[in-house]
Amino acid sequence: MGYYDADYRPKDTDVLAVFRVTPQPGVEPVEAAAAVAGESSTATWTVVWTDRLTANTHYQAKCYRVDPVPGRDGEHLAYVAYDIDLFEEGSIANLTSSIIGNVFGFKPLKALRLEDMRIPVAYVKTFQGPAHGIVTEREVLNKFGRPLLGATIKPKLGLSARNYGRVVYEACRGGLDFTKDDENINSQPFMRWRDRFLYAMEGVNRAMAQTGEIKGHYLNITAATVEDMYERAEFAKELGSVVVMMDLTVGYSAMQSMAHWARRNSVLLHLHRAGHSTYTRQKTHGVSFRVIAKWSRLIGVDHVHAGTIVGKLEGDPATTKGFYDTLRLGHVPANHGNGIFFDQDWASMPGVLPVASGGIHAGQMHQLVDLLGEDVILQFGGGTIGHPLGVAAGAEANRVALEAIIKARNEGRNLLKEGPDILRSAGQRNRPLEVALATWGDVTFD
Ligand code: CAP
Ligand code: MG
Repeated sequence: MGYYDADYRPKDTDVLAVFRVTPQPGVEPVEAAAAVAGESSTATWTVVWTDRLTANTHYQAKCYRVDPVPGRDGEHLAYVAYDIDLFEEGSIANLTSSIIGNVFGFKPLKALRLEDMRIPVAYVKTFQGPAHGIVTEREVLNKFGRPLLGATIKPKLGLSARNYGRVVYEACRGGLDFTKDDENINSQPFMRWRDRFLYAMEGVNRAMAQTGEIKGHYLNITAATVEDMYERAEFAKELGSVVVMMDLTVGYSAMQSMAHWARRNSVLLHLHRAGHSTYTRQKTHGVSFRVIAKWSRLIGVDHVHAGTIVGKLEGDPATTKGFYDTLRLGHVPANHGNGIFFDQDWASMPGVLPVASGGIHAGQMHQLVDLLGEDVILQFGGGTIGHPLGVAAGAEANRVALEAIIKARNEGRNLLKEGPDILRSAGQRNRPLEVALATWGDVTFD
């Protein structure tokens, strides 16, 4: 069969994909895997005479390896190679229409999951990549050697613009680097986008004047049309915002357009992965977030939510480490323990800052720094705005906890073991941190 070739040796320029294939009962794994290669490249349901008018074997994807998954009855890993000629240069929309276009609804398959991809350097080079990247972002913000701190303004919906701006101001003056709109804050009747932008930037500017530090608020430019997104982004720039944000729900072409805008206009670009769990969470069907992370880096965002290892949302440490490596490293070696199937060479494409959020608080600072490193944004929404002494105190607690943990790390201390003591003793010298630890110290969501 043309779409299965165990002797095929992938070329350096091939796009590679590995799928977790669960065939329907009675369907041979190799047959199912070949069908995946066929449907995600040239095939339709029957042989068509026009195939002979093309260099058909060149355009056929080739499944070159099928392995049963140990201990997982009925599941197989199918490796598929695609010639680079199958894809439009620099287009995630085209890449996804091919690789995840029809194939997930295929009848011979009970379930299908895209686990990982290898993007060849020749194809990487056709994408812009992060509008700025980690190194440039640190230079713009003048902040080095520690994670950046942020908070999502809460409640998610309902605040008026002026009250919203107050929270921005309090959180930024209290010690955070950023505040952020929530994924579902766009331009609702209770707060239209221009009002939000004006009051949020007033808060940012006051906090910058007061602290002497550069601050930002991720102004969410997500809107019904790309024209509206451009209008909102332009207004954010006019107001002097260093950063804007968008949601994954806007779609790949809109995201790439905004990444190009962000590069042209020197504004950092944050991506919230709203909606991803609908297809990333199931272990046998959908698309792994590590693939979305790869696409995000190609698209060209500067930040993306990449999960955490503590908090209210699902995430195991090894897999999360795989996501972080994918976003940050220049060369990512295959590492099956972390879910990385292929070596990925990013060919000097800058890294994306991963964002950890979802029910995290100051009492976990030692675990967050130990496991996620310093090139990360730690975002405490409830864990800032829910502080009993107020928003600025919540921000201060997070900043003091972070500074104490970074100092300990720089002294070579064992953060996982000594972290709770380090935080407690910092709390003895700082009332907001003491109260944060007393309030949330025991919250683990386990
Ligand atoms: C966090 C958050 C974020 C999620 C996103 C929320 O709020 O604002 O959207 O964390 O998840 O709405 O839940 P808290 P992820 O900080 O108050 O928990 O980072 O996994 O994409
Ligand atoms: Mg949110």
